[in-house]
Amino acid sequence: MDIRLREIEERGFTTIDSYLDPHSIDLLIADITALDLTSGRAGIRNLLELLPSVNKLAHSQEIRSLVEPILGDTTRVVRGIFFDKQPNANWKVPWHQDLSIAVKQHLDLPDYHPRSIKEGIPHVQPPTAILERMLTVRIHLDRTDEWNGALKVIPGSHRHGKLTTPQINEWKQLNRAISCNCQAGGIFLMRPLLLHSSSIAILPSHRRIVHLEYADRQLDNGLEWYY
Ligand SMILES: O=C(O)CCC(=O)C(=O)O
Repeated sequence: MDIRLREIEERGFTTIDSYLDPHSIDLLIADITALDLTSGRAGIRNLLELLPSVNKLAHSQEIRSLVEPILGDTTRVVRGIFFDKQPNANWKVPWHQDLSIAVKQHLDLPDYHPRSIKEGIPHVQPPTAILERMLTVRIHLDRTDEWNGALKVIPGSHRHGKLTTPQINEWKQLNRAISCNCQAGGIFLMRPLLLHSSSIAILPSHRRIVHLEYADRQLDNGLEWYY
């Protein structure tokens, strides 16, 4: 089995250094900066709609060639978020799994629960089987490490479905977290069920990430992905 596939299966993540060249990174940064939405904000949720350049990249063969070996060629991008950790938005997130997906509309389906609205976009928690077949592609526009609040993950935690709070606490106590240090232009692939967190930056500067989520299937009973 390909080493990348094995890492995703066993550890829940893999890192690919230097994937995007400096020119492509500069163009993405210029586009995102031109939106002028991020000052003081942790990020932007509907990135695929707001930015044609990110939309194009998300659909590109360059990115699909990373996702298709894992999810198959029916895979499609279903959400794009931009995260920035910066001096005036130096945030942290506790240990969690990504359990919510963005959908076009809320439907009263017992398997897609609870429901919420994030920045005006309907979200639901789908069944575990959907989350297990998703993949997140995190494109680093800046170098990330412990100093600027890189993502931390607990390897293997994605293999146990949705975890309860006591289970998350046990994973934290019994396992070593890894800091996902990455070069600018590097890509981090992760399963959404992988336990992750991030601390505030010790030396805050920009820590910009384009976060793209891919899924390999339709939702049930007429429920539709937001994007
Ligand atoms: O980028 C980060 O540091 C955290 C992102 C996060 O919490 C998430 O993707 O759910």
